[in-house]
Amino acid sequence: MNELNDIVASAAQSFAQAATPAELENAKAQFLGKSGRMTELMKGMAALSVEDKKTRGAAINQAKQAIEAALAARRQALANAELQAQLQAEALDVSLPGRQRSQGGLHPVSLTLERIEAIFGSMGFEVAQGPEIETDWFNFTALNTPEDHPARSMHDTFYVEGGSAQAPNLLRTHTSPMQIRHAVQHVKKHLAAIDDGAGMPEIRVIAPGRTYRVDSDATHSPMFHQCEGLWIGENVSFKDLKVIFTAFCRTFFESDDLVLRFRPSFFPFTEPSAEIDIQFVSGPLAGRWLEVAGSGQVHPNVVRNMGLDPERYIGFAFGMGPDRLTMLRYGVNDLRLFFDGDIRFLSQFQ
Ligand code: 2U9
Repeated sequence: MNELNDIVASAAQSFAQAATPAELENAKAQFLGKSGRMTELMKGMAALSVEDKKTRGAAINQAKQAIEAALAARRQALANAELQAQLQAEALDVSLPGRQRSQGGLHPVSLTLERIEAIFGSMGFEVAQGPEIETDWFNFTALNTPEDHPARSMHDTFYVEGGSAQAPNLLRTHTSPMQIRHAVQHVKKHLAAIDDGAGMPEIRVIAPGRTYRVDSDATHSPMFHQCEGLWIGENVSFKDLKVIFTAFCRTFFESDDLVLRFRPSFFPFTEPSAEIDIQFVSGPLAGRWLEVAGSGQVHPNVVRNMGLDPERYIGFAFGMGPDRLTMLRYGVNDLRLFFDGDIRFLSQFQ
């Protein structure tokens, strides 16, 4: 009997030492397999008497049952351990924060455009928007640009398909064509009042947007932004331009003591014309004259192309580069940074 107890204890120990199901099956074979220890004991019973067979058989059966119970318990334990390991390996930590979508923001030039629109909006200017592909008429001819003007050359202007040799299509080189379009619509709308002498409400409009020129270096991009303004009425003078533009610059740069200088210049669409320079009295840019815009009294030919009598209607126009205004406002020294799309640069303006 001691022998059977030893075998049961030895089986239990072997099973306990088996670390994997495969090792456990090997250990099982040593005790319950074809030439396992229990099977050998059964074979040895053949020589016993009937009486001994009974008692020995019962004892061997009991031992076998004990081994099978130990085996089943160990199988279950290993299966549980395997399940635990698998659960742990595949665990989903629901407490981890999800992948967040970072919040976008406006491009610095868009911030400037919004700012310009808000300031001129507060002074009664509408905002006009229109096509970036323009006709030669609206981009050049209506703006009093001579047929042989260098700006019309293929070196300066992107011509696009469509149109004809006499009336080619192009990417607008400034936003002035939009103002002509706006003015023509305005005149049509108020034609009856203009014709019967009552007169039309003033045209007061800005045209911000993308413009294109064949130009590319540290201070020029083939695509750049412009914002031009136009004020036409029966009694609008250069004095009004000075007042409006001074108020704009002081508000835009948040500097009440900023001063302006109007320097004589030439543009085909204005006469007389002036470059507008500004000077800060304090801050990092103080003391230097900085060119920020072009301007002038709208040329009589351009007023005529709006459908108005230049003897009666008069006004001023100005044009500025929002890209350059953004550089001045934020102290950026390379225009290309605005158009490279580098999020490390762009996110600084949020
Ligand atoms: C109409 C008539 C006249 C708009 C004007 C300028 C002067 C000018 C430049 C400034 C910086 C272009 O982007 S820039 O290089 N613009 O100097 N623009 S007067 O004149 C107009 C506009 C519309 C109907």
